[in-house]
Amino acid sequence: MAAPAHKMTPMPELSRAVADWVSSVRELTQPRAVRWIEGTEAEARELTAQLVRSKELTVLNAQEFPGCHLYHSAPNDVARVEHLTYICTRSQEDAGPNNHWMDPQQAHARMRELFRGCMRERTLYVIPYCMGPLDSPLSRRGVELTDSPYVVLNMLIMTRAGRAALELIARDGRFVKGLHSIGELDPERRFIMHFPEELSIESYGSGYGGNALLGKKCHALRIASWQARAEGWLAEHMLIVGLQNPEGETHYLACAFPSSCGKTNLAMLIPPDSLPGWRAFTVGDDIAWLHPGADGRLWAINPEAGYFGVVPGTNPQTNRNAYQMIRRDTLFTNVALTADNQPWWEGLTAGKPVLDWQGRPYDPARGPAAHPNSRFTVSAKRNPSYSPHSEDASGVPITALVFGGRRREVAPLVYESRDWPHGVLLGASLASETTAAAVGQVGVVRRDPMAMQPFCGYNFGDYWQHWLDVGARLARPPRIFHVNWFRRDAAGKFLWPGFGENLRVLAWMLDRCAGKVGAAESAIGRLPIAADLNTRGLNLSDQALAALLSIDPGVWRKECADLGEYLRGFGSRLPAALLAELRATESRL
Ligand code: GTP
Ligand code: SPV
Ligand code: MN
Repeated sequence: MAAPAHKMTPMPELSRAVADWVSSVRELTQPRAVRWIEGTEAEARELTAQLVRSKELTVLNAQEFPGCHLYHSAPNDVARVEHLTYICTRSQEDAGPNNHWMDPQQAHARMRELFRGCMRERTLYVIPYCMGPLDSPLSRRGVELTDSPYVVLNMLIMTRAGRAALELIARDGRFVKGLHSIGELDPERRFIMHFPEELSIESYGSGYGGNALLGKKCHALRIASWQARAEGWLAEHMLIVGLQNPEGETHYLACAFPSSCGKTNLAMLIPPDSLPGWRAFTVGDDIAWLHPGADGRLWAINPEAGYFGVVPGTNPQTNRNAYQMIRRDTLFTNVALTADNQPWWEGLTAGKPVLDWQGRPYDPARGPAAHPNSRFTVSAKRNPSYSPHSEDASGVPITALVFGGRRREVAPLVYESRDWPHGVLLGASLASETTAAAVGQVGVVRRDPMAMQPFCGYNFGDYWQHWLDVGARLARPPRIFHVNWFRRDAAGKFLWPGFGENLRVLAWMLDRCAGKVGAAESAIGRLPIAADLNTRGLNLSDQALAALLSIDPGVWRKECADLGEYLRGFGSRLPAALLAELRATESRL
Protein backbone atom coordinates (compact mmCIF):
# COMPACT_ATOMS: atom_id res chain seq x y z
CA MET A 1 0.00 0.00 0.00
CA ALA A 2 1.33 3.45 -0.89
CA ALA A 3 2.15 5.74 2.00
CA PRO A 4 -0.33 8.60 2.38
CA ALA A 5 0.87 11.73 0.59
CA HIS A 6 2.51 14.24 2.90
CA LYS A 7 -0.05 16.96 3.47
CA MET A 8 1.45 20.34 2.75
CA THR A 9 0.14 23.59 4.17
CA PRO A 10 -1.79 25.40 1.44
CA MET A 11 0.34 28.32 0.22
CA PRO A 12 -2.16 31.06 1.15
CA GLU A 13 -1.82 29.92 4.76
CA LEU A 14 1.96 30.26 4.91
CA SER A 15 2.26 34.03 5.29
CA ARG A 16 -0.49 36.24 6.66
CA ALA A 17 1.23 39.37 5.33
CA VAL A 18 1.34 37.97 1.78
CA ALA A 19 -2.22 36.61 1.94
CA ASP A 20 -3.63 39.95 3.14
CA TRP A 21 -1.85 41.81 0.37
CA VAL A 22 -3.10 39.30 -2.25
CA SER A 23 -6.67 39.82 -0.96
CA SER A 24 -6.44 43.57 -1.30
CA VAL A 25 -5.01 43.31 -4.82
CA ARG A 26 -7.71 40.81 -5.72
CA GLU A 27 -10.36 43.26 -4.64
CA LEU A 28 -8.76 46.03 -6.68
CA THR A 29 -8.04 44.08 -9.87
CA GLN A 30 -11.01 41.64 -9.87
CA PRO A 31 -9.36 38.52 -11.36
CA ARG A 32 -11.45 35.49 -12.25
CA ALA A 33 -9.10 33.26 -10.26
CA VAL A 34 -6.02 33.41 -8.06
CA ARG A 35 -3.24 30.88 -8.50
CA TRP A 36 -0.29 30.47 -6.14
CA ILE A 37 2.90 29.33 -7.86
CA GLU A 38 4.46 26.29 -6.18
CA GLY A 39 7.59 26.22 -8.34
CA THR A 40 7.30 22.60 -9.46
CA GLU A 41 8.30 21.28 -12.87
CA ALA A 42 4.81 19.87 -13.43
CA GLU A 43 3.38 23.32 -12.92
CA ALA A 44 5.77 24.89 -15.45
CA ARG A 45 4.88 22.15 -17.96
CA GLU A 46 1.19 22.74 -17.44
CA LEU A 47 1.48 26.53 -17.87
CA THR A 48 3.57 26.00 -21.00
CA ALA A 49 0.98 23.59 -22.43
CA GLN A 50 -1.74 26.12 -21.69
CA LEU A 51 0.11 28.84 -23.62
CA VAL A 52 0.74 26.44 -26.51
CA ARG A 53 -3.01 25.66 -26.64
CA SER A 54 -3.89 29.35 -26.65
CA LYS A 55 -1.28 29.86 -29.43
CA GLU A 56 0.70 32.36 -27.35
CA LEU A 57 3.68 30.00 -27.50
CA THR A 58 5.00 28.14 -30.56
CA VAL A 59 6.73 24.80 -30.07
CA LEU A 60 10.09 24.90 -31.88
CA ASN A 61 11.66 22.09 -33.93
CA ALA A 62 11.88 19.25 -31.41
CA GLN A 63 14.91 17.57 -33.03
CA GLU A 64 17.11 20.67 -33.17
CA PHE A 65 15.66 22.65 -30.23
CA PRO A 66 14.03 20.20 -27.81
CA GLY A 67 11.94 21.80 -25.08
CA CYS A 68 12.20 25.25 -26.73
CA HIS A 69 9.37 27.68 -27.40
CA LEU A 70 8.86 30.99 -29.17
CA TYR A 71 6.86 33.89 -27.82
CA HIS A 72 5.94 37.05 -29.74
CA SER A 73 5.46 40.13 -27.61
CA ALA A 74 3.24 42.98 -28.78
CA PRO A 75 5.17 44.87 -31.50
CA ASN A 76 4.99 48.06 -29.41
CA ASP A 77 6.29 46.25 -26.32
CA VAL A 78 9.78 45.01 -27.11
CA ALA A 79 12.17 46.74 -24.68
CA ARG A 80 12.50 48.60 -21.40
CA VAL A 81 10.77 51.98 -21.27
CA GLU A 82 13.08 54.32 -19.37
CA HIS A 83 10.90 57.36 -20.09
CA LEU A 84 8.00 55.65 -18.28
CA THR A 85 10.06 54.38 -15.35
CA TYR A 86 9.79 56.36 -12.11
CA ILE A 87 11.35 56.46 -8.66
CA CYS A 88 8.68 57.66 -6.23
CA THR A 89 10.35 58.91 -3.06
CA ARG A 90 8.82 61.48 -0.71
CA SER A 91 11.58 63.92 -1.57
CA GLN A 92 12.43 64.46 -5.24
CA GLU A 93 16.05 65.17 -4.25
CA ASP A 94 16.37 61.57 -3.04
CA ALA A 95 15.49 60.25 -6.51
CA GLY A 96 17.96 62.71 -8.02
CA PRO A 97 18.35 64.25 -11.48
CA ASN A 98 19.21 60.78 -12.80
CA ASN A 99 15.64 59.53 -12.31
CA HIS A 100 12.11 60.42 -13.38
CA TRP A 101 10.26 61.21 -10.19
CA MET A 102 6.65 61.26 -9.09
CA ASP A 103 5.20 61.98 -5.68
CA PRO A 104 4.34 58.59 -4.09
CA GLN A 105 0.73 59.48 -3.29
CA GLN A 106 0.13 60.83 -6.76
CA ALA A 107 1.79 57.75 -8.29
CA HIS A 108 -0.28 55.34 -6.18
CA ALA A 109 -3.49 57.17 -7.11
CA ARG A 110 -2.61 57.05 -10.78
CA MET A 111 -1.73 53.36 -10.68
CA ARG A 112 -4.81 52.47 -8.65
CA GLU A 113 -6.98 53.82 -11.46
CA LEU A 114 -5.09 51.73 -14.01
CA PHE A 115 -5.20 48.56 -11.89
CA ARG A 116 -8.89 48.91 -10.96
CA GLY A 117 -10.71 45.91 -12.49
CA CYS A 118 -7.84 45.27 -14.93
CA MET A 119 -7.73 41.49 -14.35
CA ARG A 120 -11.36 40.63 -15.12
CA GLU A 121 -11.44 37.38 -17.14
CA ARG A 122 -7.78 36.81 -16.17
CA THR A 123 -5.98 34.74 -13.56
CA LEU A 124 -3.91 36.47 -10.91
CA TYR A 125 -0.68 34.55 -10.33
CA VAL A 126 1.12 34.85 -7.01
CA ILE A 127 4.87 34.32 -7.45
CA PRO A 128 6.95 34.26 -4.26
CA TYR A 129 10.61 34.41 -5.22
CA CYS A 130 14.05 34.54 -3.70
CA MET A 131 16.87 36.61 -5.24
CA GLY A 132 20.07 34.71 -4.43
CA PRO A 133 20.65 31.20 -3.09
CA LEU A 134 17.83 30.09 -0.76
CA ASP A 135 20.23 29.56 2.14
CA SER A 136 22.26 32.76 1.72
CA PRO A 137 22.09 35.54 4.30
CA LEU A 138 22.79 37.91 1.40
CA SER A 139 19.60 36.90 -0.47
CA ARG A 140 16.39 38.94 -0.46
CA ARG A 141 12.85 37.93 -1.23
CA GLY A 142 9.83 39.33 -3.02
CA VAL A 143 6.40 38.44 -4.31
CA GLU A 144 5.24 39.34 -7.79
CA LEU A 145 1.52 39.41 -8.53
CA THR A 146 0.88 39.28 -12.27
CA ASP A 147 -1.82 38.48 -14.80
CA SER A 148 0.71 37.24 -17.38
CA PRO A 149 1.46 33.50 -17.54
CA TYR A 150 4.44 34.35 -19.79
CA VAL A 151 5.85 36.41 -16.92
CA VAL A 152 5.31 33.42 -14.60
CA LEU A 153 7.30 31.13 -16.92
CA ASN A 154 10.12 33.66 -17.09
CA MET A 155 10.19 34.22 -13.33
CA LEU A 156 10.34 30.45 -12.78
CA ILE A 157 13.56 30.40 -14.82
CA MET A 158 15.06 33.70 -13.68
CA THR A 159 14.51 33.37 -9.91
CA ARG A 160 14.18 30.72 -7.22
CA ALA A 161 10.38 30.93 -7.23
CA GLY A 162 7.68 29.02 -5.39
CA ARG A 163 6.92 27.46 -2.05
CA ALA A 164 10.49 27.50 -0.66
CA ALA A 165 10.69 31.26 -1.18
CA LEU A 166 7.32 31.79 0.51
CA GLU A 167 8.45 29.72 3.48
CA LEU A 168 11.43 32.05 3.89
CA ILE A 169 9.17 35.09 3.60
CA ALA A 170 6.89 33.62 6.28
CA ARG A 171 9.91 33.23 8.52
CA ASP A 172 11.45 36.71 8.32
CA GLY A 173 8.33 38.65 7.28
CA ARG A 174 10.13 40.98 4.87
CA PHE A 175 9.51 40.99 1.13
CA VAL A 176 9.35 43.38 -1.81
CA LYS A 177 5.79 43.75 -3.13
CA GLY A 178 5.61 43.78 -6.92
CA LEU A 179 2.25 44.27 -8.60
CA HIS A 180 2.18 43.79 -12.35
CA SER A 181 -0.50 43.78 -15.03
CA ILE A 182 -0.06 43.76 -18.78
CA GLY A 183 -3.14 46.01 -18.85
CA GLU A 184 -4.02 46.73 -22.46
CA LEU A 185 -0.37 46.76 -23.62
CA ASP A 186 -1.00 50.36 -24.57
CA PRO A 187 2.17 52.51 -24.53
CA GLU A 188 -0.05 55.43 -23.52
CA ARG A 189 -1.13 53.54 -20.40
CA ARG A 190 2.23 52.16 -19.29
CA PHE A 191 4.19 52.96 -16.13
CA ILE A 192 6.91 51.26 -14.13
CA MET A 193 6.77 52.80 -10.63
CA HIS A 194 9.15 52.15 -7.74
CA PHE A 195 8.53 53.03 -4.10
CA PRO A 196 11.88 52.28 -2.41
CA GLU A 197 10.70 53.68 0.94
CA GLU A 198 7.84 51.14 0.91
CA LEU A 199 9.81 48.32 -0.77
CA SER A 200 7.19 48.11 -3.49
CA ILE A 201 6.87 48.18 -7.27
CA GLU A 202 3.83 48.81 -9.48
CA SER A 203 4.11 48.03 -13.18
CA TYR A 204 1.33 48.38 -15.72
CA GLY A 205 0.95 48.06 -19.48
CA SER A 206 4.02 46.06 -20.54
CA GLY A 207 4.71 42.33 -20.59
CA TYR A 208 8.37 42.57 -21.59
CA GLY A 209 11.67 41.96 -19.85
CA GLY A 210 12.80 44.48 -17.28
CA ASN A 211 9.37 46.15 -17.32
CA ALA A 212 7.55 43.01 -16.26
CA LEU A 213 9.92 40.49 -14.64
CA LEU A 214 9.94 42.51 -11.44
CA GLY A 215 12.61 40.47 -9.65
CA LYS A 216 15.21 41.66 -12.16
CA LYS A 217 15.86 45.37 -12.74
CA CYS A 218 12.99 46.69 -10.57
CA HIS A 219 13.80 44.68 -7.44
CA ALA A 220 17.40 43.45 -7.74
CA LEU A 221 18.71 46.84 -8.90
CA ARG A 222 16.38 49.80 -8.24
CA ILE A 223 14.90 48.72 -4.90
CA ALA A 224 18.00 46.74 -3.86
CA SER A 225 20.36 49.66 -4.55
CA TRP A 226 18.29 51.71 -2.10
CA GLN A 227 18.40 48.94 0.51
CA ALA A 228 22.10 48.36 -0.14
CA ARG A 229 22.91 51.98 0.63
CA ALA A 230 21.09 51.79 3.94
CA GLU A 231 22.72 48.47 4.82
CA GLY A 232 26.27 49.08 3.58
CA TRP A 233 26.53 47.00 0.40
CA LEU A 234 26.22 47.49 -3.39
CA ALA A 235 23.60 46.26 -5.89
CA GLU A 236 25.16 46.58 -9.34
CA HIS A 237 24.51 45.95 -13.07
CA MET A 238 27.47 43.56 -13.24
CA LEU A 239 28.36 40.11 -14.47
CA ILE A 240 30.48 37.89 -12.23
CA VAL A 241 33.06 35.59 -13.84
CA GLY A 242 35.69 33.29 -12.36
CA LEU A 243 38.95 32.93 -14.30
CA GLN A 244 41.23 30.00 -13.60
CA ASN A 245 44.81 30.57 -14.77
CA PRO A 246 47.10 27.80 -16.04
CA GLU A 247 48.53 27.49 -12.49
CA GLY A 248 45.05 26.51 -11.29
CA GLU A 249 44.27 29.68 -9.30
CA THR A 250 40.79 31.17 -9.70
CA HIS A 251 40.04 34.88 -9.41
CA TYR A 252 36.62 36.50 -9.70
CA LEU A 253 35.87 39.69 -11.61
CA ALA A 254 32.67 41.74 -11.51
CA CYS A 255 32.12 43.86 -14.60
CA ALA A 256 29.59 46.63 -15.25
CA PHE A 257 28.74 47.23 -18.91
CA PRO A 258 25.52 48.96 -20.04
CA SER A 259 22.65 46.98 -21.54
CA SER A 260 23.58 45.01 -24.64
CA CYS A 261 27.29 45.81 -24.23
CA GLY A 262 28.71 42.34 -23.64
CA LYS A 263 28.03 41.14 -20.07
CA THR A 264 26.47 37.76 -20.93
CA ASN A 265 29.20 37.09 -23.47
CA LEU A 266 32.04 37.94 -21.09
CA ALA A 267 30.41 35.97 -18.27
CA MET A 268 30.49 32.80 -20.39
CA LEU A 269 33.68 33.52 -22.27
CA ILE A 270 35.51 30.70 -24.03
CA PRO A 271 39.30 30.94 -23.66
CA PRO A 272 40.87 31.01 -27.14
CA ASP A 273 43.34 28.32 -28.20
CA SER A 274 46.07 30.93 -27.97
CA LEU A 275 45.65 30.99 -24.15
CA PRO A 276 46.01 27.32 -23.20
CA GLY A 277 45.26 26.27 -19.65
CA TRP A 278 42.78 29.04 -18.88
CA ARG A 279 39.18 28.29 -17.85
CA ALA A 280 36.22 30.60 -17.27
CA PHE A 281 33.30 29.98 -14.91
CA THR A 282 30.08 32.00 -14.91
CA VAL A 283 28.64 33.13 -11.60
CA GLY A 284 26.26 35.76 -13.00
CA ASP A 285 25.58 37.58 -16.29
CA ASP A 286 23.67 40.75 -15.36
CA ILE A 287 23.42 41.62 -11.66
CA ALA A 288 25.83 41.40 -8.72
CA TRP A 289 25.13 42.04 -5.05
CA LEU A 290 28.46 42.96 -3.46
CA HIS A 291 29.08 42.81 0.27
CA PRO A 292 32.14 43.83 2.30
CA GLY A 293 33.30 40.66 4.03
CA ALA A 294 34.83 40.15 7.48
CA ASP A 295 38.18 39.54 5.74
CA GLY A 296 38.20 43.04 4.19
CA ARG A 297 37.45 41.75 0.72
CA LEU A 298 34.34 42.35 -1.39
CA TRP A 299 32.12 39.27 -1.82
CA ALA A 300 29.51 38.84 -4.57
CA ILE A 301 26.42 36.79 -5.17
CA ASN A 302 24.32 36.62 -8.32
CA PRO A 303 20.73 37.23 -7.24
CA GLU A 304 19.36 35.58 -10.41
CA ALA A 305 18.94 31.93 -11.38
CA GLY A 306 18.72 32.30 -15.16
CA TYR A 307 19.72 34.47 -18.10
CA PHE A 308 17.48 36.84 -20.07
CA GLY A 309 20.02 37.31 -22.83
CA VAL A 310 20.34 39.13 -26.14
CA VAL A 311 19.91 36.59 -28.98
CA PRO A 312 21.27 38.40 -32.07
CA GLY A 313 24.99 37.89 -32.52
CA THR A 314 25.00 34.56 -30.65
CA ASN A 315 26.65 31.86 -32.76
CA PRO A 316 29.18 29.05 -32.46
CA GLN A 317 32.04 31.42 -33.40
CA THR A 318 31.28 34.32 -31.04
CA ASN A 319 30.21 32.10 -28.14
CA ARG A 320 29.94 28.34 -28.47
CA ASN A 321 28.82 28.06 -24.82
CA ALA A 322 25.87 30.40 -25.29
CA TYR A 323 24.89 28.74 -28.56
CA GLN A 324 24.92 25.27 -26.96
CA MET A 325 23.08 26.52 -23.91
CA ILE A 326 20.06 27.78 -25.84
CA ARG A 327 19.59 24.60 -27.88
CA ARG A 328 17.24 23.10 -25.32
CA ASP A 329 14.66 24.09 -22.68
CA THR A 330 14.84 27.74 -23.75
CA LEU A 331 12.12 30.33 -24.11
CA PHE A 332 12.80 32.60 -27.11
CA THR A 333 11.11 35.97 -27.44
CA ASN A 334 10.85 37.88 -30.75
CA VAL A 335 13.21 35.85 -32.91
CA ALA A 336 12.46 34.80 -36.51
CA LEU A 337 11.50 31.30 -37.71
CA THR A 338 12.87 29.06 -40.45
CA ALA A 339 10.71 26.88 -42.70
CA ASP A 340 11.31 23.91 -40.39
CA ASN A 341 10.41 25.77 -37.20
CA GLN A 342 13.88 26.57 -35.97
CA PRO A 343 14.53 29.93 -34.35
CA TRP A 344 16.63 32.27 -36.48
CA TRP A 345 18.41 35.54 -35.80
CA GLU A 346 20.93 37.93 -37.32
CA GLY A 347 24.45 36.61 -36.77
CA LEU A 348 23.63 32.98 -37.62
CA THR A 349 25.38 31.79 -40.73
CA ALA A 350 23.15 28.74 -41.28
CA GLY A 351 19.43 28.66 -41.94
CA LYS A 352 17.08 31.15 -43.56
CA PRO A 353 14.25 33.11 -41.96
CA VAL A 354 10.79 32.70 -43.47
CA LEU A 355 8.78 34.44 -40.76
CA ASP A 356 10.04 37.58 -39.01
CA TRP A 357 9.83 38.38 -35.28
CA GLN A 358 6.23 39.49 -35.71
CA GLY A 359 5.29 36.25 -37.46
CA ARG A 360 4.95 37.95 -40.85
CA PRO A 361 6.57 36.59 -44.03
CA TYR A 362 10.17 37.81 -43.84
CA ASP A 363 10.88 40.84 -46.01
CA PRO A 364 14.37 42.36 -45.66
CA ALA A 365 12.91 45.74 -46.59
CA ARG A 366 11.13 45.77 -43.23
CA GLY A 367 14.36 45.46 -41.25
CA PRO A 368 15.99 42.58 -39.40
CA ALA A 369 14.23 39.21 -39.19
CA ALA A 370 14.77 38.89 -35.43
CA HIS A 371 14.15 41.96 -33.27
CA PRO A 372 17.52 43.50 -32.23
CA ASN A 373 16.38 43.13 -28.60
CA SER A 374 15.08 39.58 -29.06
CA ARG A 375 15.97 37.49 -26.02
CA PHE A 376 16.41 33.98 -24.67
CA THR A 377 15.31 32.95 -21.19
CA VAL A 378 17.20 29.93 -19.93
CA SER A 379 18.21 28.40 -16.62
CA ALA A 380 21.77 29.23 -15.54
CA LYS A 381 22.24 25.50 -14.97
CA ARG A 382 22.12 24.99 -18.75
CA ASN A 383 25.33 27.00 -19.08
CA PRO A 384 28.28 24.64 -19.73
CA SER A 385 30.54 27.04 -17.79
CA TYR A 386 28.17 27.53 -14.84
CA SER A 387 30.26 27.92 -11.68
CA PRO A 388 29.42 25.57 -8.81
CA HIS A 389 30.28 28.51 -6.53
CA SER A 390 27.20 30.35 -7.85
CA GLU A 391 25.33 28.56 -5.07
CA ASP A 392 27.76 29.51 -2.28
CA ALA A 393 25.85 31.22 0.52
CA SER A 394 28.69 33.68 1.16
CA GLY A 395 29.31 34.42 -2.54
CA VAL A 396 32.70 34.66 -4.24
CA PRO A 397 35.58 37.07 -3.40
CA ILE A 398 36.16 39.78 -6.01
CA THR A 399 39.71 40.51 -7.20
CA ALA A 400 38.86 43.21 -9.75
CA LEU A 401 35.98 45.46 -10.74
CA VAL A 402 35.67 46.48 -14.37
CA PHE A 403 33.63 49.26 -15.97
CA GLY A 404 33.14 49.32 -19.71
CA GLY A 405 31.22 51.19 -22.36
CA ARG A 406 30.49 50.88 -26.05
CA ARG A 407 32.47 53.69 -27.60
CA ARG A 408 33.74 53.92 -31.15
CA GLU A 409 36.34 56.48 -30.01
CA VAL A 410 37.83 58.22 -26.95
CA ALA A 411 38.06 55.34 -24.45
CA PRO A 412 41.13 53.09 -24.84
CA LEU A 413 40.94 49.28 -24.77
CA VAL A 414 41.85 49.16 -21.07
CA TYR A 415 43.21 51.31 -18.26
CA GLU A 416 43.53 50.96 -14.53
CA SER A 417 42.61 53.34 -11.75
CA ARG A 418 45.25 54.60 -9.31
CA ASP A 419 43.19 53.66 -6.25
CA TRP A 420 39.57 53.15 -5.14
CA PRO A 421 38.42 56.83 -5.20
CA HIS A 422 39.96 57.24 -8.66
CA GLY A 423 38.19 54.00 -9.63
CA VAL A 424 34.89 55.53 -8.53
CA LEU A 425 35.61 58.38 -10.95
CA LEU A 426 36.27 55.82 -13.72
CA GLY A 427 32.89 54.27 -13.02
CA ALA A 428 31.15 57.63 -12.81
CA SER A 429 32.73 58.68 -16.12
CA LEU A 430 31.24 55.73 -18.02
CA ALA A 431 29.53 56.78 -21.24
CA SER A 432 28.18 54.44 -23.89
CA GLU A 433 26.26 54.25 -27.14
CA THR A 434 22.58 53.47 -26.56
CA THR A 435 21.31 50.05 -27.70
CA ALA A 436 18.03 48.31 -28.53
CA ALA A 437 17.61 47.16 -24.90
CA ALA A 438 15.61 50.32 -24.22
CA VAL A 439 13.03 52.09 -26.37
CA GLY A 440 14.55 55.13 -28.10
CA GLN A 441 17.33 56.11 -30.49
CA VAL A 442 20.16 53.58 -30.86
CA GLY A 443 23.87 54.48 -31.15
CA VAL A 444 23.85 57.83 -29.33
CA VAL A 445 26.57 58.29 -26.70
CA ARG A 446 25.06 59.05 -23.31
CA ARG A 447 26.36 59.19 -19.75
CA ASP A 448 25.78 55.87 -17.99
CA PRO A 449 27.70 55.94 -14.69
CA MET A 450 28.56 52.43 -13.46
CA ALA A 451 26.13 51.18 -16.22
CA MET A 452 23.42 52.12 -13.69
CA GLN A 453 21.78 55.17 -15.34
CA PRO A 454 18.52 53.24 -15.92
CA PHE A 455 18.75 51.22 -12.70
CA CYS A 456 19.90 53.29 -9.72
CA GLY A 457 16.97 53.71 -7.31
CA TYR A 458 18.28 56.95 -5.81
CA ASN A 459 20.30 60.12 -6.36
CA PHE A 460 23.60 59.40 -8.15
CA GLY A 461 25.33 61.97 -5.92
CA ASP A 462 24.46 59.86 -2.86
CA TYR A 463 25.34 56.72 -4.80
CA TRP A 464 28.89 57.87 -5.58
CA GLN A 465 29.35 58.84 -1.92
CA HIS A 466 28.16 55.35 -0.98
CA TRP A 467 30.71 53.83 -3.36
CA LEU A 468 33.46 55.92 -1.73
CA ASP A 469 32.27 54.85 1.73
CA VAL A 470 32.20 51.14 0.85
CA GLY A 471 35.74 51.33 -0.53
CA ALA A 472 36.99 53.08 2.59
CA ARG A 473 35.73 50.13 4.65
CA LEU A 474 37.59 47.51 2.57
CA ALA A 475 41.01 46.49 3.85
CA ARG A 476 41.62 44.56 0.61
CA PRO A 477 39.59 46.39 -2.04
CA PRO A 478 39.43 45.04 -5.59
CA ARG A 479 41.40 46.97 -8.19
CA ILE A 480 39.25 48.96 -10.59
CA PHE A 481 39.64 48.98 -14.40
CA HIS A 482 37.93 50.52 -17.41
CA VAL A 483 37.59 48.72 -20.76
CA ASN A 484 36.21 49.39 -24.24
CA TRP A 485 35.84 46.42 -26.60
CA PHE A 486 34.10 48.58 -29.17
CA ARG A 487 36.69 51.07 -30.44
CA ARG A 488 36.59 51.37 -34.25
CA ASP A 489 38.90 52.47 -37.03
CA ALA A 490 38.14 55.24 -39.55
CA ALA A 491 36.30 52.71 -41.73
CA GLY A 492 34.01 51.76 -38.83
CA LYS A 493 35.62 48.36 -38.23
CA PHE A 494 36.11 47.12 -34.66
CA LEU A 495 39.80 47.44 -33.80
CA TRP A 496 39.65 44.67 -31.18
CA PRO A 497 38.41 41.14 -31.95
CA GLY A 498 36.42 40.93 -28.70
CA PHE A 499 34.57 37.91 -27.29
CA GLY A 500 36.96 35.11 -26.17
CA GLU A 501 39.99 37.28 -27.01
CA ASN A 502 38.91 39.67 -24.26
CA LEU A 503 40.56 37.17 -21.93
CA ARG A 504 43.93 38.64 -23.00
CA VAL A 505 42.92 41.93 -21.39
CA LEU A 506 41.49 40.22 -18.30
CA ALA A 507 44.72 38.23 -17.92
CA TRP A 508 46.66 41.51 -17.95
CA MET A 509 44.38 42.82 -15.20
CA LEU A 510 45.02 39.73 -13.08
CA ASP A 511 48.76 40.13 -13.66
CA ARG A 512 48.42 43.69 -12.38
CA CYS A 513 46.48 42.51 -9.32
CA ALA A 514 49.18 39.92 -8.61
CA GLY A 515 51.91 42.55 -8.99
CA LYS A 516 53.46 40.60 -11.87
CA VAL A 517 53.62 43.45 -14.41
CA GLY A 518 54.13 47.19 -14.42
CA ALA A 519 52.09 49.79 -16.24
CA ALA A 520 52.50 53.07 -18.08
CA GLU A 521 51.20 56.06 -16.13
CA SER A 522 48.94 58.33 -18.14
CA ALA A 523 46.79 61.31 -17.25
CA ILE A 524 43.62 59.20 -17.04
CA GLY A 525 45.09 56.10 -15.42
CA ARG A 526 47.51 53.22 -15.93
CA LEU A 527 47.86 51.70 -19.39
CA PRO A 528 49.38 48.35 -20.32
CA ILE A 529 52.97 48.36 -21.51
CA ALA A 530 52.47 46.87 -25.00
CA ALA A 531 54.78 43.91 -24.28
CA ASP A 532 52.69 42.89 -21.24
CA LEU A 533 49.48 42.51 -23.23
CA ASN A 534 49.48 39.13 -24.96
CA THR A 535 48.52 39.74 -28.60
CA ARG A 536 50.24 36.69 -30.09
CA GLY A 537 48.39 35.21 -33.03
CA LEU A 538 45.85 38.02 -33.14
CA ASN A 539 46.83 39.52 -36.45
CA LEU A 540 46.62 42.93 -34.83
CA SER A 541 48.82 45.53 -36.52
CA ASP A 542 51.14 47.72 -34.43
CA GLN A 543 49.07 50.69 -35.58
CA ALA A 544 45.83 49.11 -34.41
CA LEU A 545 47.35 48.28 -31.03
CA ALA A 546 48.72 51.80 -30.71
CA ALA A 547 45.28 53.21 -31.56
CA LEU A 548 43.62 50.92 -29.00
CA LEU A 549 45.97 52.09 -26.25
CA SER A 550 46.15 55.74 -27.23
CA ILE A 551 44.83 58.71 -25.33
CA ASP A 552 44.33 61.98 -27.16
CA PRO A 553 44.84 64.75 -24.56
CA GLY A 554 42.69 67.22 -26.51
CA VAL A 555 39.80 64.78 -26.77
CA TRP A 556 40.20 63.89 -23.10
CA ARG A 557 40.24 67.51 -21.97
CA LYS A 558 36.87 67.87 -23.67
CA GLU A 559 35.68 64.57 -22.18
CA CYS A 560 36.61 65.80 -18.70
CA ALA A 561 34.91 69.15 -19.28
CA ASP A 562 31.70 67.32 -20.29
CA LEU A 563 31.97 65.04 -17.28
CA GLY A 564 32.53 68.01 -14.96
CA GLU A 565 29.42 69.73 -16.27
CA TYR A 566 27.41 66.55 -15.82
CA LEU A 567 28.71 65.91 -12.29
CA ARG A 568 28.04 69.48 -11.19
CA GLY A 569 24.39 68.91 -12.14
CA PHE A 570 24.16 66.88 -8.92
CA GLY A 571 24.77 70.02 -6.88
CA SER A 572 25.31 69.64 -3.16
CA ARG A 573 24.82 65.84 -3.34
CA LEU A 574 28.00 65.44 -5.43
CA PRO A 575 30.86 64.15 -3.24
CA ALA A 576 33.68 66.68 -3.06
CA ALA A 577 36.16 63.79 -3.30
CA LEU A 578 34.83 62.84 -6.73
CA LEU A 579 35.18 66.37 -8.04
CA ALA A 580 38.71 66.47 -6.59
CA GLU A 581 39.55 63.28 -8.54
CA LEU A 582 38.29 64.91 -11.74
CA ARG A 583 40.32 68.09 -11.06
CA ALA A 584 43.44 65.98 -10.48
CA THR A 585 42.88 64.23 -13.84
CA GLU A 586 42.35 67.58 -15.56
CA SER A 587 45.55 69.00 -14.15
CA ARG A 588 47.47 65.89 -15.31
CA LEU A 589 46.07 66.45 -18.80
P1 GTP B 1 21.94 43.03 -21.39
O1 GTP B 1 21.36 41.67 -21.23
O2 GTP B 1 21.07 43.94 -22.19
O3 GTP B 1 22.33 43.65 -20.09
O4 GTP B 1 23.24 42.88 -22.36
P2 GTP B 1 24.71 42.29 -22.12
O5 GTP B 1 25.56 43.35 -21.52
O6 GTP B 1 24.65 40.99 -21.43
O7 GTP B 1 25.27 42.09 -23.62
P3 GTP B 1 25.53 40.75 -24.47
O8 GTP B 1 26.65 39.93 -23.95
O9 GTP B 1 24.24 40.06 -24.66
O10 GTP B 1 26.00 41.38 -25.85
C1 GTP B 1 25.22 42.29 -26.58
C2 GTP B 1 25.67 42.36 -28.02
O11 GTP B 1 27.04 42.74 -28.09
C3 GTP B 1 25.55 41.01 -28.72
O12 GTP B 1 25.05 41.22 -30.02
C4 GTP B 1 26.97 40.50 -28.76
O13 GTP B 1 27.20 39.67 -29.86
C5 GTP B 1 27.80 41.79 -28.81
N1 GTP B 1 29.12 41.62 -28.13
C6 GTP B 1 29.34 41.04 -26.91
N2 GTP B 1 30.66 41.03 -26.61
C7 GTP B 1 31.29 41.64 -27.63
C8 GTP B 1 32.68 41.95 -27.91
O14 GTP B 1 33.59 41.65 -27.12
N3 GTP B 1 32.94 42.60 -29.08
C9 GTP B 1 31.96 42.94 -29.96
N4 GTP B 1 32.31 43.57 -31.08
N5 GTP B 1 30.64 42.65 -29.75
C10 GTP B 1 30.31 42.03 -28.61
C1 SPV C 1 19.00 45.19 -19.81
O1 SPV C 1 18.34 45.94 -20.53
O2 SPV C 1 20.02 45.57 -19.18
C2 SPV C 1 18.61 43.77 -19.69
C3 SPV C 1 17.36 43.33 -20.29
O3 SPV C 1 19.33 43.00 -19.05
S1 SPV C 1 15.98 43.72 -19.31
O4 SPV C 1 15.67 42.55 -18.48
O5 SPV C 1 14.86 44.00 -20.20
O6 SPV C 1 16.27 44.83 -18.44
MN1 MN D 1 21.22 44.04 -18.25
